[in-house]
Amino acid sequence: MTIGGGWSGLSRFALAIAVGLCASAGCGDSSSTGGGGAGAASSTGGTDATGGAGGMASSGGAPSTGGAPGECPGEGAEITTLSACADQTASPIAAALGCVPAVDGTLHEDEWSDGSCELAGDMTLSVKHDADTLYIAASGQPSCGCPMFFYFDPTMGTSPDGDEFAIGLFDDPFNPDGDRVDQVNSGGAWVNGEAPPGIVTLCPGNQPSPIRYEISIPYSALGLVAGQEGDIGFALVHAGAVWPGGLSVDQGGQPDDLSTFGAITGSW
Ligand SMILES: [Ca+2]
Ligand SMILES: [Ca+2]
Repeated sequence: MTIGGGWSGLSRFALAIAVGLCASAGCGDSSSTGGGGAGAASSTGGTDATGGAGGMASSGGAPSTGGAPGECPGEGAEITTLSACADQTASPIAAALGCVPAVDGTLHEDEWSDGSCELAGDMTLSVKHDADTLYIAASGQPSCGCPMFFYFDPTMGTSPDGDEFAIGLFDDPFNPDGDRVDQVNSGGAWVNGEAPPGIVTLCPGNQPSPIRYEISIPYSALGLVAGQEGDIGFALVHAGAVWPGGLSVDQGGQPDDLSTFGAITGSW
């Protein structure tokens, strides 16, 4: 519990204040986008294939390029956990080209069964992409009342060059956006800051168990260009469990060596 201890009630309260200030100051459009999506999800039960008002699918996410899959059917029963993966704990994750999910916080089997399944630490992931967006679904057990941090290093350097960012999502969130807190790497230290715009994170809210998320990240936030080669540095930390297995973390549980990040690859 050395990691979880760092996210005590006081820390969480401080985080909530920081996030609240950020939202009220309008320092990022992700929270407002997430709110719109959450409203749509709660009013429609999450089965709206159009993605609702805040959904990525209705805002240009549907690929128009030849041969690319369209929107996922979004039919069938809701699932609360992703299907179990085979043992794939090693880097890289090869993101599959898949149908466009409605990123509304509600998982459906037919939205995520075509993603690349990865057991990352104590969280199961499904990772895929369309013509302009990377999609990640995550499910697991709430275990610490702390955030799980998704770390990204678009340029995959061995030392920080200013483009690294992290998305922190609590495993017992009150809000549909996961009580999200963003961090950036500043000279090797992870500090609260703004992730690139356009990232949406949604869960059912009200401390769902199992905890599960749908996340969309536009290529622009990751330095990706459709049709061009490019790997993304990636790491995940939750309650002391890390991905990839060799990720180096400091005493606070945060990555301290970018060269130990894993990677997400894809035919963007
Ligand atoms: Ca969904
Ligand atoms: Ca970098």
